[in-house]
Amino acid sequence: EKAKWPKETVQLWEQLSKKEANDLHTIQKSIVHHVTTTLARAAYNMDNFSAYQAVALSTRDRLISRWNETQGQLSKADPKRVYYLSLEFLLGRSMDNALLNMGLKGVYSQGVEQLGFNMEDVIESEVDAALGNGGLGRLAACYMDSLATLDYPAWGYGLRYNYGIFQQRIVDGYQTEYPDYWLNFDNPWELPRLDISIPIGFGGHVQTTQDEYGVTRHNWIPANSVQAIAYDVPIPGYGTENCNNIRLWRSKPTRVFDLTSFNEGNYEKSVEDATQAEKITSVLYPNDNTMAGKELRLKQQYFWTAASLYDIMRRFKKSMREWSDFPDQVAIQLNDTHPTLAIVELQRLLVDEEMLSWDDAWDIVTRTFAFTNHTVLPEAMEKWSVPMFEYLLPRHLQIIFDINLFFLQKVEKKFPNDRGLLNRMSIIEEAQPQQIRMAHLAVVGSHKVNGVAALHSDLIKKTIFHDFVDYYGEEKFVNKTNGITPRRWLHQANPQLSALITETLGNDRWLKELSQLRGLDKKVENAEFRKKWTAIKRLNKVRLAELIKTRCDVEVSPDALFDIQVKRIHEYKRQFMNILYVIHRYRTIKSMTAAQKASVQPRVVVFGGKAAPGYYIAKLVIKLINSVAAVVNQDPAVGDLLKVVFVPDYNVSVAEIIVPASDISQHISTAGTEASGTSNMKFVLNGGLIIGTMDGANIEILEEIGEDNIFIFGCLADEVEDLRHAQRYRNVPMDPALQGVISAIERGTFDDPKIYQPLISTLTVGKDFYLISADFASYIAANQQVDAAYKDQEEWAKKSIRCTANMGKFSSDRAVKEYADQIWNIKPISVVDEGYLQA
Ligand code: OX2
Repeated sequence: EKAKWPKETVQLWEQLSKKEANDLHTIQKSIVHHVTTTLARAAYNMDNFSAYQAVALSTRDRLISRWNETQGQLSKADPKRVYYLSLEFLLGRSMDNALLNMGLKGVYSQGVEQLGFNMEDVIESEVDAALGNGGLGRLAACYMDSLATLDYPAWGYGLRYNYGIFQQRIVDGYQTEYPDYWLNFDNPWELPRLDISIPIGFGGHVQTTQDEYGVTRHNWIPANSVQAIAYDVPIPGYGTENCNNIRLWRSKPTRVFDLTSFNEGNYEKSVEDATQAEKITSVLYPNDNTMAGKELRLKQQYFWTAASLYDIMRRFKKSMREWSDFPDQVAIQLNDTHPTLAIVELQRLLVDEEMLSWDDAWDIVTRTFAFTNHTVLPEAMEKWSVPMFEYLLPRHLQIIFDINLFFLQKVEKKFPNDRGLLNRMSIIEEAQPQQIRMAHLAVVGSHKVNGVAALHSDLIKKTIFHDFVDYYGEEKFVNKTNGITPRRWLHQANPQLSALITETLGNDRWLKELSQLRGLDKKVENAEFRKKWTAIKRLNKVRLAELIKTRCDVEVSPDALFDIQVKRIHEYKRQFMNILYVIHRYRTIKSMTAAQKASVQPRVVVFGGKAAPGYYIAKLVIKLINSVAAVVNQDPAVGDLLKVVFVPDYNVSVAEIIVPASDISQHISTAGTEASGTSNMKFVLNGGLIIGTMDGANIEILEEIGEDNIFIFGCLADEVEDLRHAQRYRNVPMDPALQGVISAIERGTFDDPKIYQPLISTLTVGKDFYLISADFASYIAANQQVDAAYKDQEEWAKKSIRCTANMGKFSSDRAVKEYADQIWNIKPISVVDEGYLQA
């Protein structure tokens, strides 16, 4: 169209669409402009929230310019892109992060303060985008930050849930759930693309015909359809003009009214159908590491993968390339098995609609996809019942059976006469009813499979994917140790420490090259530096103490040792073991003389995290923590020596306050159960020490920071099976200290003991699956080492500095670069302001 315009028109457009300047005056004007026009408010009726809205809108204008520039330039260059398919993006707040990444925080803060508002209050008015459960969703958010920062052409695809992860309140010690209606006041961080609307079918039947060459053709005729509407979330990189995109889909009815029902006077029914369509993206399933198995969840998965693939293919088709070039233009990363249906959908589209042969299509599919596994827990393995699946996706079921048939034929050829092997490897589990094993489908349809930490990647090769390693060979199975973005988790969450680091290293290059932190090692022996370091930690503890006062109404001393465990509540993460130890500690203090008490290290034990609403045992753990807190915090015999708090509604923005304030944090899963863990990285990066088991990424953190700077205890992954066996068949008695703790609970020290019976029975000899008793003695010992080490504050400060200095490996920049080089085969392209490209 532009070509048809006269020169003057083109020039006028170019002149008028020049980016706005970023000087103080222009920025203040844009804020006030949004106050008076977009918000239709006046200065005298402004509060912090409306100030936030105006600043957000002004920030968004700048984000959108970058987004436009990036997407426009990338469309022209048309490089190979990676698409990161994740059902969860746990972004948290956006404003502070966007301003920091675009380098505008300083000028905005100044502008806002001059306009009579406190920047921190304004920032805190933003609600979290909580479209995720925990580590898996937050990992996706960190990876999006790194992809943009490193100028990789990447898009995320996910769902725009109306309700994110529920809000948690504690009532009478119990978790209660409230809906997280986060869109109540509009979301300035998304761009609705109401013009991008894609029909997604469900149900119906498959028509089989012969074409003119006698080839059988399959045509899926869905019974009903819904529309997928695109919402784009700009993701600015740090220190670059590049701004990537996360496209989130929202479901809408295809037609607002079903005309037949409407004309028959059945108004309610027609509206009912519309509601059904909207329900698909209504709510995030609140399960972490467990499979819910609900039909609506399967609908979500298909709706999202079909819309995303349609979009990806449409973009590819614009380039007029051959289908065989598809894997050279497109890499798709499957974040866990949730998007595995994309494999089937691409095969269907290529075969049924684009008329490729099965083999040509399958070759394209397997060169396109790669799969990240995040867990070995059996309860988290996704399986879908064949009858339910057939009802919703009849053609996809046929394709899965065909994929399985051809796959098993090849296995049979390589390893003849092994029925057991075929049964184990089959995508279909022969149960009543049959089940589709999504992890097997994901492995078969991908060219690379990765775990998320060295131990975990090793474990999956030995356990769930053992047979597949024998069949495909080792090269298909790789490790990509997780990482976190230092922009949010240090620079944003701990601004004072960030400033000290920059001052000390002489520049801020460490923010893009985290291994530069090594330079801090030289400062360990400098007492003056240690003083500054410790002072910042203390300020962060004061900030957390204030949060604890407001949220829990408990006063804690920032001079005590802050001991923190925040993460989803799960048996394998063993918050239960932590609170049992707290009881042990409480009992020990109670039995002491005044003189003995004088040498006890005061501790504040902080818990936080949500339990899946249907996870009974996990919810009892929360109740026990709160009951223990109620008793301990009131006990004058204990005073400040021990405080226990459960911070309600733990989320990303709360984590940003908690993480910088920890002295020690707990990463104490039974060895072999936590695939990686990523909060361990956040704490250590902020100079917090950790107490942990030889599990997940703890092992690699130990390797980087050295054994003197971490408190390791408990059994090893390869001892777990023997320990369980011994417990079950050789009646190993319960640990005596643990026995004492349980007796105290059973005597009613912490509320009615009947409440805790189901919890305590998980510790019955022979049934203690997570090996709390086996690890208890070494856990107590490790805690004693922590106390002893903390006594020497100078030595502790040295450890703390060494921790931060040696965390370079755990930047998500490193992780993303490994994926790009070894799995996706994509290259960075940096967008330049003037509108040309630099490779
Ligand atoms: C989590 C894992 O439990 C955690 O160990 C890991 O750090 C994180 O994913 C990111 O890789 N759901 N959440 C996870 O796995 C599943 C399944």
